[in-house]
Amino acid sequence: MNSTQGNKVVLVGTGAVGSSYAYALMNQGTCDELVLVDLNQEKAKGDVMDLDHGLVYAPSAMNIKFGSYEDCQDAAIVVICAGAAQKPGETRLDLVKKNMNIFKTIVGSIMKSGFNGIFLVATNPVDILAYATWKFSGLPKEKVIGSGTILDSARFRSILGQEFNTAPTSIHAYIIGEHGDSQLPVWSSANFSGLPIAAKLTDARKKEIAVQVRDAAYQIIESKGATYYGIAMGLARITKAILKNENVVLPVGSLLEGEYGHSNVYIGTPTVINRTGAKNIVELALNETEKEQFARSVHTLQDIQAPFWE
Ligand code: 6V0
Repeated sequence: MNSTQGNKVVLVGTGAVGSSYAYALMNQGTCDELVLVDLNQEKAKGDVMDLDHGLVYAPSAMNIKFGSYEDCQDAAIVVICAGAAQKPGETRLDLVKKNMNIFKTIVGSIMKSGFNGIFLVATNPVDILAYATWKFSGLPKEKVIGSGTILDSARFRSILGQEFNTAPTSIHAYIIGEHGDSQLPVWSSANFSGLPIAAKLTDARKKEIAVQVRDAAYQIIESKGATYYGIAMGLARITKAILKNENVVLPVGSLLEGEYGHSNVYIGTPTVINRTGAKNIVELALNETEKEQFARSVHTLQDIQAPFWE
């Protein structure tokens, strides 16, 4: 079986995010085979046992096992949640050097297995590391997806849902740009039932909401040390979109090649996701303010990653 037929998922990094993702996959019956890999082998082995016991009550059978990078050879998707986590007071970008080195080793080992599937990257700073994964792997850009602003967009929709007492699933709104401080809400196209949301809120309220979304991670980290359930569900959603060949539009980290007038950067933007991976970017019609904010976000990321690729 090759990577375009099966639905084997290899998870690298079974920390808080990785194990929550594995739990989400099991609950949703998303794949038939899940392999857990971690530097801390005991942790991964413990997770396999724990998940196995949960399988008794799961919606469908699944083969969950402990493994190594060699297991990536026939995987459809390799999800990377490995690396150092964001500490209180530390920005995501502080993590860049630490995790870049970890990724060089991890992606190199995965490619050595003969892997030809789709990479899904969640480790922070995710936009920089998705780009690094694309570079280190040599795979076409469609086969490398960052989690981008999938979580930020969920936070945005959740807050707007509460604001209008409407289910967040009925709110159509995106956060684009860096998964980090330079991200932006796209108010110009945010709507529910086609009704524009921007006109219903004052500028002050819009600003408050944008800050609330942007700083949600810091708030959660202050409260409980890390964020993991939200991103785990986002990763499970992307995984399902790939394996079921959904052609659904999700805000993920994709490589820009001229879209929005920018290139050579992985950044959060709505993207069509199917079995081939990131099929194509859906370029939103941004207003002038949004274009400026997006350009700033692109340049923030390009400035950070430039020294690594000179
Ligand atoms: P964690 O709980 O510390 O787990 C990290 C795991 O990675 C641990 O089990 C480590 O043993 C393992 N690990 C470290 N180095 C290696 C290596 N070289 N090879 C294999 N495994 C290794 O961190 P947590 O799960 O909380 O976070 C993981 C990453 O996700 C961090 O970079 C977070 O910042 C990031 N997040 C990304 C989000 C997003 O929206 N993309 C959201 C939340 C967290």
